[in-house]
Amino acid sequence: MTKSSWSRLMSLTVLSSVLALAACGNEDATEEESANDSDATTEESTGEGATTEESADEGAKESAETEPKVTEFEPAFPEQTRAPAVETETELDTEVVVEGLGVSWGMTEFEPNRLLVTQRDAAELLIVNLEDGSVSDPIEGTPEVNNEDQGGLLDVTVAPDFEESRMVFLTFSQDIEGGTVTSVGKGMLSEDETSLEDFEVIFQATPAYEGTLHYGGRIIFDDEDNLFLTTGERSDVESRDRAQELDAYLGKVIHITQDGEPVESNPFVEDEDALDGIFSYGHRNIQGIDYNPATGDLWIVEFGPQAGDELNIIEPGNNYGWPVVSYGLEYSGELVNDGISEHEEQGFVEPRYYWDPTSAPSGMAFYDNDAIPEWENNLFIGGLAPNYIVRVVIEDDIVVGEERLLTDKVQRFRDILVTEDGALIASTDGGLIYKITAAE
Ligand SMILES: [Ca+2]
Repeated sequence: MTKSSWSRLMSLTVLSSVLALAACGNEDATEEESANDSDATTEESTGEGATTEESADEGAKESAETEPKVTEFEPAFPEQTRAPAVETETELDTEVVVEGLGVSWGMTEFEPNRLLVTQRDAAELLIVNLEDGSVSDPIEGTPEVNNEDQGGLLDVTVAPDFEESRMVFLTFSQDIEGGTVTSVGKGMLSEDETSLEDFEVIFQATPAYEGTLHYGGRIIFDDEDNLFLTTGERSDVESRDRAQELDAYLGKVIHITQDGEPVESNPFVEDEDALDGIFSYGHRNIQGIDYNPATGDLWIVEFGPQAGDELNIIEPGNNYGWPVVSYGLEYSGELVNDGISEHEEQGFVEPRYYWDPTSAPSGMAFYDNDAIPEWENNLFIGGLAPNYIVRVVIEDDIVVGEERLLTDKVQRFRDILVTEDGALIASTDGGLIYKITAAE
């Protein structure tokens, strides 16, 4: 795609937002996500392409965000929000590889150009072939889930030694005594790829809670073959304080072995009052996690309330502040707690970046490839409402640029994956899987 056509696309953003609202008859849109949908309706946008050429003349660079802020909070440092707009110069091909699926919440490339893909609501695990667009029958042996609201079959990854072990790891929302939990389980993919054998639950992010929101649910392997799991604080005012409490796995990043045991080096194993699996805390609802290939650091994106979605670098023992501090507001427009945004002054870790208004961030992936050289080490995040893929340019842990991709598609982007070939893959709640590559 040429530069001028990108500009034209950008000028369609306003229309897209309006259409997005109109198209949002999505029955399972949760309170949270529909609340964010209404953020996307803001009357006018500048409708500008916000190209770098245009802004260069004006001194201060325009931000990728053209909608007004919804809060009165000021960033702790200038680059913490509303980064300057950048524009991909490479001409791109955007192709729908598969359509007609449900909400593909999680994806992993387990063999070249072959993906394991979860279907959240149907609780199915499928194999998608990116080369011919074929989709397998559901794989047998997946767990029972609670699929109300934000629950269902969530993320999927495979063991680092998958070629030998055939081990597949799934996250899902599970009914147990007292309510629901975010759970992790594993099973062995049969040689004929039709079933997960001996599936067993290895970890439950207790305590159970009577609710169907904010499960978190992303998993990723570290370089010692242990797992990081993200959770949420279950949304309600009465459960959210659990994000600050070390006797609960709600609102945490959790670090466990492939058997679900706490990793021995975890920060709170010496603390008798704390759960040993906790790695970091004070999170709201973490929907994306990946390693930054430029630094090796672990980054997450967490869904804020009305504004205040955060990018954080995860380090052991850190407290990221929710719900004591936030750059967002309650969906009602009320302040969160005492309405304090400053993290560091209150003894918490400042987000590396936040969105105001919301970007409704879901799955994310760093572009650890050189197929599109200008994208190398950039971060791509699915936006649920507004409906776009966010491209984030990071230098020395500072966000120096932001771009919104596929704004004209009017899709809720759920998960993002970068293939070994360097294709950017994005799933949508409308049942599509997109493949974005450099034009030939
Ligand atoms: Ca925070």
